[in-house]
Amino acid sequence: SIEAEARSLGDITLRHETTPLTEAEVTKALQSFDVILCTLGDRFTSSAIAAAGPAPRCRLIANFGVGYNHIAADTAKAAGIAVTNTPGAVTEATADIAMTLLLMTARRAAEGERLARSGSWTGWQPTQMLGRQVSGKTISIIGMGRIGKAIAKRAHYGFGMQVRFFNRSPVADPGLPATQLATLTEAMTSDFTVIAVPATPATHHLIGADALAAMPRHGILINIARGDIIDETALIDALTRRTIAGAGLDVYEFEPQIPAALRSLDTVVLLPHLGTSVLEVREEMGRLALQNIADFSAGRPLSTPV
Ligand code: 8YV
Repeated sequence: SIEAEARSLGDITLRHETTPLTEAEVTKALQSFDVILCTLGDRFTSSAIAAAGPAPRCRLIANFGVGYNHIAADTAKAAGIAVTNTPGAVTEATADIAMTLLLMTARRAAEGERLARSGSWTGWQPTQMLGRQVSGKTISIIGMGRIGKAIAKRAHYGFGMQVRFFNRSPVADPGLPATQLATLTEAMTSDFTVIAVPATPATHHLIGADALAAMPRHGILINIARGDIIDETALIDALTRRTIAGAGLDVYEFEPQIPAALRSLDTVVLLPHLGTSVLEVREEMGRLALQNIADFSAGRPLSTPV
């Protein structure tokens, strides 16, 4: 276990919290512990860090996960606290969940599963539950980082899809045939669009009414990144008015709350943030987080600082 591994680092006082910390608890923890290993539920806001004083005891926040939008990293660094994450460990599993959502949404797999399970299926019919072809279609990846590239690989090599992508900086070698598009609006015109950018102030509501309006009526939107990159109200509106065909979501704007309007739509596939929910992946994430803690306690450069 992570606890046993952590104890092997030396004579340490270890406290294990099983529920997300409140703002006051975050401040207290920053004042009381040299190192904090956290998950996305623990919100290290600027105000929680500032409340810990100019030189809090904490020197390292080791995040268990690649996305660290719940940590005000700049404020932490200014207070002398390093922040690390777990890139690499999450890449393949998160790309897999993107393809799972893409296939489930296009092929109406969740809807079909509900019908099969209901006991009211009346038998095969030539026009029953027609979905959309995936093979050979266009896919846009918004954010061609590690996870974006892993999704592109699956789409291109596995499904013969034409890969297009939007990235804020030029990507010299996407690793496969893929076209970088100059604008987000152009990127929204593919058959499938997958969000794979990190959540930052610049990507908050990146996908709003305007971007959604650029999608074709048969377009399907997938989000495996962070919920607030999409304006959820605008998405519900587009889905309800059927200006887009569907959405596959692993993350939500106000997680774990999922609006009833989304839950009631059959054109939507909803997963409860399963991107990295694989035993081997969670073990590797833990190993990497502990590696950074070991680096810190040995005074070595940190393995994966943000
Ligand atoms: C993690 C994730 O499990 O790595 C990420 O960014 O979103 C996850 O799937 C989560 O961050 C736990 O902290």
